[in-house]
Amino acid sequence: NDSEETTVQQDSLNAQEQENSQPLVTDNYTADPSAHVFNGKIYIYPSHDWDSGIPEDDMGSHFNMKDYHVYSMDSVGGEVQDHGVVLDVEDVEWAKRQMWAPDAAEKDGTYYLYFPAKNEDDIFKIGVATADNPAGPFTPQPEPIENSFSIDPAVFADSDGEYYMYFGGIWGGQLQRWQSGNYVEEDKYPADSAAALQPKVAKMSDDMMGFAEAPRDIKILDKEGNELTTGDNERRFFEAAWVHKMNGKYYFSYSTGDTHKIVYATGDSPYGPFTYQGVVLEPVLGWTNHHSIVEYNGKWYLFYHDSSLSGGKTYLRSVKMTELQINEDGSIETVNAMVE
Ligand code: FUB
Repeated sequence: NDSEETTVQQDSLNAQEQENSQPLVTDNYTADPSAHVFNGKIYIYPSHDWDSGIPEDDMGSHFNMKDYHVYSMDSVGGEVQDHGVVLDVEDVEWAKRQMWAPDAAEKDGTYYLYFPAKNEDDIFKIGVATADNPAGPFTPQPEPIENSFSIDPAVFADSDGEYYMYFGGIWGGQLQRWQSGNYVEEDKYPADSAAALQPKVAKMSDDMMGFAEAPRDIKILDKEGNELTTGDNERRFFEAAWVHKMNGKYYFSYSTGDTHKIVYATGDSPYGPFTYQGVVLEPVLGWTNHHSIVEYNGKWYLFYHDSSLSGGKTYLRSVKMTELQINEDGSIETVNAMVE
């Protein structure tokens, strides 16, 4: 009968929700999960949080990460394997501190790890390291990618064989310091009514070690075709860019930072413009929100983090995953993953 069916459905939903709220890794703090399917397995490239004792500030100095681990899973719900430290800041000639959100890509059997870090002048740049398998270890290049700046690289492999890097983040991510094209150590933003600072995109060179072009601005528009403004904190770009393609459409998703949401916008080209559509993930426990969206065996998954494992410490986060519901019209059903 109907009520029994509803109870059974409700039970399985609760079980699913409970599973979703479990950290994938419990013996390390992990954040900013960039997930990819390589050779039929799910690989996760997260930041590796730890307590370095640096006090919290608006520039994110307390996110003082110094290495990366890679994790993999044979199936959704399967055991999560830790492949150990795959890159250490000590081994990167140009990088001094704060190894923030990384991403990875594969081309012709080589795996590329892209990562932001501050150089000796405390300026964020983006580096690249290579490996012959997705679990590393990765060998870094001695210099950061030419013309790279700011944080949160996300490399998208398009279906035509081209690769694009999306990047940028305001506040601690320093995007606001590059408005003139050169680095200026001043944190000024456009007026609230002016167009918000734009994330960047650049096509990757054939060897994946650099940009094939100067980084371009990405326009994010409202449904009337107007650019989102600086004062539109509920929707404007802050950090954590990610791109996936679904049914021929490009989905550009990102964090709104000080309003703590993951939102998305869609477009017809990897360069945008992208039109704002809605919220993917409501705020989670902890200040930051950062995600990736990946298709695995015909289903779409959201990888994200929160601070539940550390009892709410913003700089000690844990990676989680949940299935995404995609509606008939291609819109994404909003996820609420807040745990008390
Ligand atoms: O993990 C350090 C920084 O916090 C990331 O680069 C941002 O996206 C935010 O999650």
